[in-house]
Amino acid sequence: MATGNIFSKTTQALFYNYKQLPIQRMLDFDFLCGRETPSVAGIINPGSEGFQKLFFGQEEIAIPVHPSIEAACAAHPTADVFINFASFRSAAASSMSALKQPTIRVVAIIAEGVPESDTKQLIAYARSNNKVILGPATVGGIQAGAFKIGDTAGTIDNIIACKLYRPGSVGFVSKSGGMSNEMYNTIARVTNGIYEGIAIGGDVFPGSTLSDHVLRFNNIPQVKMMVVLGELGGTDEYSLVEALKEGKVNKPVVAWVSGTCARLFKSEVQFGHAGAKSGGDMESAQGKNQALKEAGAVVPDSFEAFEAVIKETFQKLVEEGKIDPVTEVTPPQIPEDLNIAIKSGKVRAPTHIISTISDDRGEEPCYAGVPMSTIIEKGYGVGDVISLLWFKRSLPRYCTQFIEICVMLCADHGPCVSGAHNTIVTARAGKDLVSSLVSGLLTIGPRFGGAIDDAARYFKDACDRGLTPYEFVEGMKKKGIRVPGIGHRIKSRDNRDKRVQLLQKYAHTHFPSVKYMEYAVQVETYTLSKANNLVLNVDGAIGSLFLDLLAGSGMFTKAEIDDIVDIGYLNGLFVLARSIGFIGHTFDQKRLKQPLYRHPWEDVLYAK
Ligand code: Q5B
Repeated sequence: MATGNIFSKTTQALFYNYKQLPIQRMLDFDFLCGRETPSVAGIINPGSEGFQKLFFGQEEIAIPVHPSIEAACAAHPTADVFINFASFRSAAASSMSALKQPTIRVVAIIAEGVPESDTKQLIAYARSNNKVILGPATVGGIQAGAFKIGDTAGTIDNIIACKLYRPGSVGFVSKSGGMSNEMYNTIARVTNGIYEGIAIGGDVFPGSTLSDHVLRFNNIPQVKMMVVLGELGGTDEYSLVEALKEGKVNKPVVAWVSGTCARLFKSEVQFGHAGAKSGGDMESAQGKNQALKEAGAVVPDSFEAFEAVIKETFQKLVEEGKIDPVTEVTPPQIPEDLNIAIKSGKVRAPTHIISTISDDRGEEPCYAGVPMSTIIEKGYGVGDVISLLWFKRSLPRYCTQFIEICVMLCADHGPCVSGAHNTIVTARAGKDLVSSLVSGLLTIGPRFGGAIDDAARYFKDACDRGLTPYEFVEGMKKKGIRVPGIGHRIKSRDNRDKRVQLLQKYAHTHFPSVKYMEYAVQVETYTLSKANNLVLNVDGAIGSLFLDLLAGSGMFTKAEIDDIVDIGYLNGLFVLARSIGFIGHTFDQKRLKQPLYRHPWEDVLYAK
């Protein structure tokens, strides 16, 4: 066990298990104390490597992340404190690995519930190798103005209120971490503050004891008096009693053992800590307080009187001229985290994204305000979900069924169409699903599948303006534009596209009006007089029928319909539907273990 200071203003630690908040609190404390180097040199996150961004004052710094304790120790040979935030299941093994590193001097074990047999082994190893263990079940410790472990002393506001950013003259040691925060306040009120504070942890077998730290404090010149807060259960306080009796401590010790209320209970009581249970008289708070008093410690009659005796003891030292005046400093302001400041209403920040279709923040995700459970319980289909997410409203069932029919009919059109061909070639080149899928999707455009929006735009414009099919088609020809939605590579007057017929049949049965579709059919009649393959194709059928759906459902204003057509929602139906087919083609090629595709020379005209 060390005999003097275990921390200084240049101490650096390795932090085991990435925990953003306690690390940030350490760095904020560093900044408050005016440290030049961050107290966390590296983070050990088993299995991962890289950097974690954290704040050091106003600036962001990148702290290296190491996959193992060995790697971290090798990379940071001067970091000699190991702060172990592992769970109780793995804390013992990782602590032992850390203790075995020659560069590690102090190990703080935060976890509660570490098996006692494991702790005993850690203690034995640490003692025989002159290393210090704080914990298990500890919040850690602090050297005021120099170094702080994890969450010790709580929030920055508390640290500032207790003036822990600069050293005082009191060495403090307690079992409880929670109570140590309380005591930092008490001590700050009635003395010139803490020099060092340690929580040894509430387990039955602490890695280092109250007396270990009192004896250490006794050797530190800046510490002029010690405050000790024990608790009922165990016999740890008796090693301090012995040290006092043997005259090993020559500075005043003010002590209190909490848990005097245990006597009020008829049976044995287990308090918060594993070690805090009322046992026989010797382990009682009363027994220990009595023994400490008899050994020479200043022990009050109650916890309420603790503050007064600390004050008295400190005042006596002042009167005896034993307390050096503390130079007061004004700590720098720690910039507040944006999220905290927003939460407290101190600042406002503009958002970067606006979204109106879905929300995942509540108990369950909502699509356009409709909760997921309603979607499932009411038996909504894919068409209803599309209606919510694309059109932001619940369309009548005949409309959402039409959407589903479009998706089903356009899901695939065989392996020879442009998009499927690309997907197949990509899959056969060994690419993954997403690459194969997007290679097919990128083929969708004005000639292949992506003519629905243009078909809707041109048919709507021509129909609304009352153009005859002749005026419309010839007008397009003059502009050199092919009529979108008309023409097909293999479909013709005598080989009609079944999909178009099915869509038309559905609309005739369910739609209140099919004005635009009828106009498209008149256009088809005219184009078929020019060439046999200039049929109304699937894009044209969907484009014109969707105009009828929008107008006939009574759920869209004229301006909304214009917006939908302008923005171009409708190619989305083909993109969505054909993704199903492209994914199928990818799986098919992979399943068939097809080799790399190479187009045959014979199929290429090599022209000059
Ligand atoms: N001509 C689709 O053309 C195709 C004309 C036209 C006036 C027209 C062509 C076209 C508009 C875009 C469109 C969607 C490129 C099609 C789809 C999904 C699919 C696909 C699949 C699936 C076919 C011969 C003569 C020329 C042209 C004239 C042709 N189209 N005139 N308006 N629309 N349509 N696309 O057969 O005087 O000889 O110079 O661009 O709606 O993609 O199954 O494969 O589910 O996957 O290559 O169904 O119609 O005809 O280019 O040799 O032209 O007809 O001006 O006249 P073709 P071309 P001229 S559905």
